Amino acid sequence: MAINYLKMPENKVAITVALTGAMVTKKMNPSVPEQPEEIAKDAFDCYNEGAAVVHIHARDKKNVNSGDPLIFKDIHDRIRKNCNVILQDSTGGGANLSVEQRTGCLEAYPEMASLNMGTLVRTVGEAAGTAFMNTRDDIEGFVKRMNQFGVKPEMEIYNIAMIEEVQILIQKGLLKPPYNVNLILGMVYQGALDANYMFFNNYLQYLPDNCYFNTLGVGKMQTTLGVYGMILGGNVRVGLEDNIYYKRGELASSNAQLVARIVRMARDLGKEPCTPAEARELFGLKPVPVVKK
Ligand code: KMH
Ligand code: ZN
Repeated sequence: MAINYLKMPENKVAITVALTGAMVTKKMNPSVPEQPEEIAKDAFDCYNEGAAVVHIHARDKKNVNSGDPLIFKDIHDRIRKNCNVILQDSTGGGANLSVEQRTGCLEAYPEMASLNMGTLVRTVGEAAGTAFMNTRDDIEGFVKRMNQFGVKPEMEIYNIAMIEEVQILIQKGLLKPPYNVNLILGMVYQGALDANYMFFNNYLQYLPDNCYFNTLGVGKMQTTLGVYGMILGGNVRVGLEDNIYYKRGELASSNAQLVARIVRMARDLGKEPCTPAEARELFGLKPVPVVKK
């Protein structure tokens, strides 16, 4: 297998936690943070457990997915009162949001934002049968807007073909190295690849040079795939957005519980979680001033 991607330093791993998402609710797991104060509390707890990056979705007062920059700004400000964790907003938004609304978060100046690298069809939930639209033009529009705001994209990859879209953006000069991708498996309910290690190996084979990867197993494979990714030199994403369980039949009690477990496993592999400052340096983000309490 040809390896071109960037490996993390052997003794380091950057942990991202996806706190809320667009699809999970308190009915599914009462610990899902929905309102800004809940999201900020979880972000701080996860930072204390070793998360370097928080992936943020916003909801309005009725807990409906929102692209309102003011809500994102409120969440950012609340998080920044306590810690300097890297702020990564979602431009995936949710099924109720237009492509334009999904870029609203950029006006709140996150440091990073998700960039979904292709169109998928939802197969479950209220939005089943609808498309999660990310045409090539949409992707280019998103990335240009991110560049205007100085926001680094994390490219969300749901199948091998989407790596080709990464190459296209590189060829067009729209991305600045090092690149960050999130390799997703296990999201068959959104028309994406199943959580199979062979697919994961395929992803790695096609990654471009100068590219860090995050490992994201959606659902029950979150931990095992995360460990596999770490062994191969990658970073890991965990959190209630992608997995509401701690183990079979037992709901996770918090996002922090999921972060704590992957950090324990990282340490067993001889890896320390990156601080936000270390991850900023590796990913080429601007330093953020020290938070004074
Ligand atoms: N739900 C994840 C598999 C986004 O928010 O833009 C991907 C995600 C995308 O988090
Ligand atoms: Zn998300």
